[in-house]
Amino acid sequence: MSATKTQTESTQLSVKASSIKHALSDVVKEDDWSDFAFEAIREATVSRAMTSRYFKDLDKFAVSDVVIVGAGSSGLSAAYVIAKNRPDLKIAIIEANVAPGGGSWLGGQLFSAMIMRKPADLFLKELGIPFEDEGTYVVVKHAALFMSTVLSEVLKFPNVKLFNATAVEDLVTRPTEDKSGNVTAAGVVTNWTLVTQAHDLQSCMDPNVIELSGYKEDGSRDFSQKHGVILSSCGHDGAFGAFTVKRLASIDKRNTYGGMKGLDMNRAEAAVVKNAGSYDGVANIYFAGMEVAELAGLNRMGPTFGAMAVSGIKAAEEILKHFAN
Ligand code: AHZ
Repeated sequence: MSATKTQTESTQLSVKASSIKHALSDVVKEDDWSDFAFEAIREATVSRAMTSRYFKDLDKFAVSDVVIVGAGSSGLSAAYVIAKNRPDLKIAIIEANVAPGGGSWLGGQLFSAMIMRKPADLFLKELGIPFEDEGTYVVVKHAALFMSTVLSEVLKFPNVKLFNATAVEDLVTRPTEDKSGNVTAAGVVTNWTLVTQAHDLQSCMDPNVIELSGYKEDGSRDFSQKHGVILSSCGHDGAFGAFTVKRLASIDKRNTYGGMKGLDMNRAEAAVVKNAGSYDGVANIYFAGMEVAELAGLNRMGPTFGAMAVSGIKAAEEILKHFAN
């Protein structure tokens, strides 16, 4: 070996080509790819394999126990806790973007690392996500590692269905039993996101709905069942953000839309967690993540993510209590 070779080069050279192993090692004999072929398939088979499953899911989740609006860090953290504890509940996650994950693919601006203040590290430990311990806070090398891990764990649960590229553009509501003039949330109104964004051009294209569980075939309340719930985790105001909070402005007579305040990490994170969970004004709606700051008029915390995971966990705990016997 030349004296000028670097450490990396010498390590590279020490790996023998014959020892290369990969998933197809046993299929591609002696590294000869010249006859490589895939199993034959009809184009129509591919279409049917996708569409039949999607329509089966639309049918299955047309009535859902839990509808999570927004697949960011708070919504997915909640989904993980609910799905893990209650494999019998049908959990539909509606995400307006094609790519789920919201604002958690970067730690802040264009920086990869994600900061979480303790004790949020306990959630990372549960998910098996490695981090550097800096004493009072921990650092995940890539925010994308956090997001992709939570996402993949959630999507593995058989009782979870993610409907992405789908926006919640309204709520299904029904008058409350007490004749007070208040309403209760009974479902979500959905549309393909591109249609929701282009209603000025496509105003005649009607939406679809997902109804919450707890009703009979004639639409009356079935008191033998728990009422389904919506967890709104739409993030702070933006193209789609804070959807449910904005809707409450017209359906909750108390109109408690506080509006997010300036950045204050120390105040914001604990306050978001404390205010996450059920909402007094309209039954069956829960909140997590930055939408809580919009609802309750709290500070934003910026690039520290503990409150996103923990507010999701807290909201999930309340939802699980609601469904407990
Ligand atoms: O696309 C949105 C995002 O993925 C989705 N969403 C919003 N409105 C929706 C609607 N229908 C369906 N009407 C909708 N989906 O909700 C997701 C929200 O993710 P997020 O990461 O923005 O919210 P989060 O509260 O989970 O995490 C926020 C993280 C923070 S903190 C912060 C600050 O303090 O400045 N900024 C961010 C991004």
